[in-house]
Amino acid sequence: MAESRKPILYSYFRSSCSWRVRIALALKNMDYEMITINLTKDGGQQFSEEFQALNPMKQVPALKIDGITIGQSLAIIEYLEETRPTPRLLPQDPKKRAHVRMISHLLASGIQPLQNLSVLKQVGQENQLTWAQQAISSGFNALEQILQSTAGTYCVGDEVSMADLCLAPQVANADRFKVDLTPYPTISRINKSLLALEAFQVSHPCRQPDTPPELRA
Ligand SMILES: N[C@@H](CCC(=O)N[C@@H](CS)C(=O)NCC(=O)O)C(=O)O
Repeated sequence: MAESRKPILYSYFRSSCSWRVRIALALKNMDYEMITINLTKDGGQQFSEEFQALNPMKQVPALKIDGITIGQSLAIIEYLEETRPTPRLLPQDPKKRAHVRMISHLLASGIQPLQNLSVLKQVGQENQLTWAQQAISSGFNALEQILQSTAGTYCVGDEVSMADLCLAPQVANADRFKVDLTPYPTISRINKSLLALEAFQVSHPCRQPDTPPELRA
Protein backbone atom coordinates (compact mmCIF):
# COMPACT_ATOMS: atom_id res chain seq x y z
CA MET A 1 0.00 0.00 0.00
CA ALA A 2 1.27 3.48 -0.83
CA GLU A 3 2.67 5.57 2.04
CA SER A 4 -0.12 7.95 3.08
CA ARG A 5 1.41 9.70 6.10
CA LYS A 6 2.17 13.37 5.93
CA PRO A 7 5.87 14.17 5.56
CA ILE A 8 7.60 14.97 8.87
CA LEU A 9 10.15 17.77 8.94
CA TYR A 10 12.71 17.86 11.75
CA SER A 11 13.45 21.54 12.07
CA TYR A 12 14.82 24.27 14.36
CA PHE A 13 13.38 27.75 14.00
CA ARG A 14 16.76 29.47 13.67
CA SER A 15 18.39 26.86 11.43
CA SER A 16 19.03 28.40 8.03
CA CYS A 17 19.20 24.93 6.46
CA SER A 18 15.78 24.05 7.90
CA TRP A 19 14.41 27.33 6.59
CA ARG A 20 15.50 26.39 3.04
CA VAL A 21 13.34 23.26 3.24
CA ARG A 22 10.41 25.04 4.90
CA ILE A 23 10.37 27.47 1.97
CA ALA A 24 10.38 24.61 -0.55
CA LEU A 25 7.49 22.88 1.26
CA ALA A 26 5.55 26.15 1.35
CA LEU A 27 6.17 26.93 -2.33
CA LYS A 28 5.08 23.46 -3.31
CA ASN A 29 2.03 23.87 -1.10
CA MET A 30 2.73 20.68 0.85
CA ASP A 31 1.06 19.71 4.06
CA TYR A 32 3.52 18.34 6.64
CA GLU A 33 4.13 17.81 10.34
CA MET A 34 7.01 19.42 12.14
CA ILE A 35 9.08 18.00 14.95
CA THR A 36 11.28 20.65 16.49
CA ILE A 37 14.84 19.85 17.50
CA ASN A 38 16.32 22.45 19.84
CA LEU A 39 19.99 22.75 18.91
CA THR A 40 20.96 24.44 22.18
CA LYS A 41 18.67 22.98 24.87
CA ASP A 42 19.99 20.11 27.03
CA GLY A 43 23.34 20.35 25.26
CA GLY A 44 21.58 20.03 21.89
CA GLN A 45 18.70 17.68 21.08
CA GLN A 46 20.42 16.82 17.78
CA PHE A 47 22.76 14.63 19.85
CA SER A 48 19.98 12.44 21.24
CA GLU A 49 20.16 8.76 20.29
CA GLU A 50 16.72 8.97 18.76
CA PHE A 51 17.66 11.83 16.42
CA GLN A 52 21.08 10.37 15.56
CA ALA A 53 19.31 7.26 14.35
CA LEU A 54 17.44 9.50 11.90
CA ASN A 55 20.35 11.67 10.85
CA PRO A 56 23.79 10.40 11.81
CA MET A 57 25.22 13.86 10.97
CA LYS A 58 23.31 15.18 14.03
CA GLN A 59 22.03 18.15 12.06
CA VAL A 60 18.69 19.55 11.01
CA PRO A 61 16.87 19.43 8.70
CA ALA A 62 15.77 15.87 8.07
CA LEU A 63 12.62 14.97 6.22
CA LYS A 64 10.66 11.72 6.52
CA ILE A 65 8.75 11.36 3.30
CA ASP A 66 7.41 8.61 1.06
CA GLY A 67 8.84 5.92 3.36
CA ILE A 68 12.39 7.26 3.46
CA THR A 69 14.33 9.74 5.60
CA ILE A 70 16.46 12.35 3.85
CA GLY A 71 19.11 14.57 5.44
CA GLN A 72 20.94 17.44 3.70
CA SER A 73 18.71 20.32 2.69
CA LEU A 74 19.73 20.40 -0.97
CA ALA A 75 19.13 16.65 -1.34
CA ILE A 76 15.70 17.16 0.24
CA ILE A 77 14.87 20.05 -2.10
CA GLU A 78 16.02 18.09 -5.16
CA TYR A 79 13.88 15.10 -4.07
CA LEU A 80 10.85 17.36 -3.67
CA GLU A 81 11.58 18.83 -7.09
CA GLU A 82 11.76 15.41 -8.72
CA THR A 83 8.62 14.07 -7.06
CA ARG A 84 6.51 17.26 -6.86
CA PRO A 85 7.73 19.31 -9.82
CA THR A 86 5.33 22.25 -9.54
CA PRO A 87 6.20 25.03 -9.12
CA ARG A 88 9.64 24.44 -10.56
CA LEU A 89 12.63 25.25 -8.34
CA LEU A 90 15.24 24.24 -10.92
CA PRO A 91 14.99 25.85 -14.36
CA GLN A 92 14.56 23.67 -17.43
CA ASP A 93 17.45 25.28 -19.28
CA PRO A 94 20.67 23.37 -18.38
CA LYS A 95 22.79 26.54 -18.21
CA LYS A 96 20.39 28.28 -15.85
CA ARG A 97 20.08 25.05 -13.86
CA ALA A 98 23.89 24.97 -13.51
CA HIS A 99 23.82 28.57 -12.26
CA VAL A 100 21.13 27.70 -9.71
CA ARG A 101 23.19 24.77 -8.45
CA MET A 102 26.40 26.83 -8.44
CA ILE A 103 24.83 29.54 -6.26
CA SER A 104 23.07 27.01 -4.02
CA HIS A 105 26.33 25.18 -3.35
CA LEU A 106 28.27 28.41 -2.89
CA LEU A 107 25.86 29.26 -0.07
CA ALA A 108 25.27 25.75 1.30
CA SER A 109 28.85 24.43 1.07
CA GLY A 110 31.00 27.55 0.76
CA ILE A 111 29.51 29.70 3.52
CA GLN A 112 27.01 28.09 5.91
CA PRO A 113 29.17 25.17 7.12
CA LEU A 114 31.94 27.61 8.12
CA GLN A 115 29.63 29.47 10.47
CA ASN A 116 27.61 26.52 11.72
CA LEU A 117 27.12 26.04 15.46
CA SER A 118 29.57 23.12 15.76
CA VAL A 119 32.34 25.09 14.01
CA LEU A 120 31.69 28.20 16.11
CA LYS A 121 32.03 26.08 19.25
CA GLN A 122 35.50 25.02 18.06
CA VAL A 123 36.48 28.59 17.22
CA GLY A 124 35.69 29.76 20.77
CA GLN A 125 33.36 32.42 22.13
CA GLU A 126 35.72 35.41 21.74
CA ASN A 127 36.52 34.73 18.06
CA GLN A 128 33.08 33.64 16.85
CA LEU A 129 31.80 36.96 15.55
CA THR A 130 34.91 37.83 13.53
CA TRP A 131 35.16 34.27 12.21
CA ALA A 132 31.54 34.19 11.05
CA GLN A 133 31.74 37.70 9.55
CA GLN A 134 34.86 36.75 7.59
CA ALA A 135 33.28 33.50 6.27
CA ILE A 136 30.10 35.28 5.19
CA SER A 137 31.81 38.34 3.67
CA SER A 138 34.23 36.24 1.70
CA GLY A 139 31.39 34.16 0.21
CA PHE A 140 29.18 37.20 -0.37
CA ASN A 141 32.01 38.98 -2.24
CA ALA A 142 32.04 36.10 -4.72
CA LEU A 143 28.25 35.84 -4.86
CA GLU A 144 27.71 39.56 -5.50
CA GLN A 145 30.03 39.27 -8.51
CA ILE A 146 28.33 36.11 -9.83
CA LEU A 147 24.86 37.65 -9.51
CA GLN A 148 25.87 40.45 -11.90
CA SER A 149 25.57 37.96 -14.73
CA THR A 150 22.83 35.60 -13.44
CA ALA A 151 20.28 37.72 -11.58
CA GLY A 152 16.97 39.13 -12.70
CA THR A 153 14.39 39.72 -10.00
CA TYR A 154 15.87 36.70 -8.20
CA CYS A 155 19.24 34.92 -8.14
CA VAL A 156 18.85 33.38 -11.59
CA GLY A 157 16.47 35.25 -13.85
CA ASP A 158 12.96 36.14 -12.79
CA GLU A 159 11.81 32.85 -11.28
CA VAL A 160 12.34 31.78 -7.68
CA SER A 161 14.75 28.86 -7.60
CA MET A 162 16.65 26.66 -5.13
CA ALA A 163 19.36 29.35 -5.11
CA ASP A 164 16.90 31.82 -3.58
CA LEU A 165 15.92 29.25 -0.95
CA CYS A 166 19.57 29.33 0.13
CA LEU A 167 20.04 33.09 -0.22
CA ALA A 168 17.41 34.51 2.16
CA PRO A 169 18.38 32.24 5.09
CA GLN A 170 22.06 33.10 4.61
CA VAL A 171 21.28 36.84 4.61
CA ALA A 172 19.40 36.27 7.89
CA ASN A 173 22.56 34.67 9.29
CA ALA A 174 24.57 37.64 8.01
CA ASP A 175 22.22 39.97 9.92
CA ARG A 176 22.59 37.88 13.03
CA PHE A 177 26.37 38.12 12.82
CA LYS A 178 26.15 41.88 12.08
CA VAL A 179 27.76 41.68 8.64
CA ASP A 180 27.72 45.05 6.84
CA LEU A 181 25.59 44.44 3.74
CA THR A 182 26.42 47.78 2.06
CA PRO A 183 28.94 46.16 -0.33
CA TYR A 184 26.24 43.71 -1.50
CA PRO A 185 23.46 45.73 -3.19
CA THR A 186 22.34 42.88 -5.47
CA ILE A 187 22.16 40.35 -2.63
CA SER A 188 20.21 42.90 -0.55
CA ARG A 189 17.82 43.73 -3.39
CA ILE A 190 17.04 40.06 -4.12
CA ASN A 191 16.62 39.31 -0.43
CA LYS A 192 14.09 42.13 -0.09
CA SER A 193 12.05 40.76 -3.02
CA LEU A 194 12.16 37.25 -1.55
CA LEU A 195 11.02 38.35 1.91
CA ALA A 196 7.93 39.88 0.32
CA LEU A 197 6.80 36.42 -0.89
CA GLU A 198 4.30 34.49 1.22
CA ALA A 199 6.29 31.23 1.18
CA PHE A 200 9.29 33.01 2.67
CA GLN A 201 7.12 34.76 5.26
CA VAL A 202 5.24 31.71 6.58
CA SER A 203 8.47 29.73 6.86
CA HIS A 204 10.45 32.57 8.46
CA PRO A 205 12.34 31.84 11.71
CA CYS A 206 10.28 34.46 13.54
CA ARG A 207 7.05 32.52 12.84
CA GLN A 208 7.80 28.92 13.79
CA PRO A 209 6.19 26.80 16.50
CA ASP A 210 9.50 26.77 18.41
CA THR A 211 10.31 30.48 17.98
CA PRO A 212 10.81 31.95 21.48
CA PRO A 213 8.29 34.73 22.32
CA GLU A 214 10.97 37.46 22.33
CA LEU A 215 11.97 36.62 18.72
CA ARG A 216 8.44 36.37 17.32
CA ALA A 217 7.25 38.92 14.80
N1 LIG B 1 24.70 20.51 4.75
C1 LIG B 1 23.65 20.40 5.72
C2 LIG B 1 24.00 21.30 6.90
C3 LIG B 1 23.01 21.15 8.03
C4 LIG B 1 23.41 22.03 9.20
O1 LIG B 1 24.51 22.57 9.29
N2 LIG B 1 22.46 22.19 10.12
C5 LIG B 1 22.73 23.00 11.29
C6 LIG B 1 21.63 24.01 11.49
S1 LIG B 1 21.52 25.12 10.10
C7 LIG B 1 22.77 22.08 12.51
O2 LIG B 1 21.94 21.21 12.65
N3 LIG B 1 23.74 22.30 13.40
C8 LIG B 1 23.84 21.52 14.60
C9 LIG B 1 25.22 21.55 15.18
O3 LIG B 1 26.11 22.18 14.60
O4 LIG B 1 25.40 20.92 16.23
C10 LIG B 1 22.32 20.78 5.08
O5 LIG B 1 22.32 21.51 4.09
O6 LIG B 1 21.26 20.31 5.54
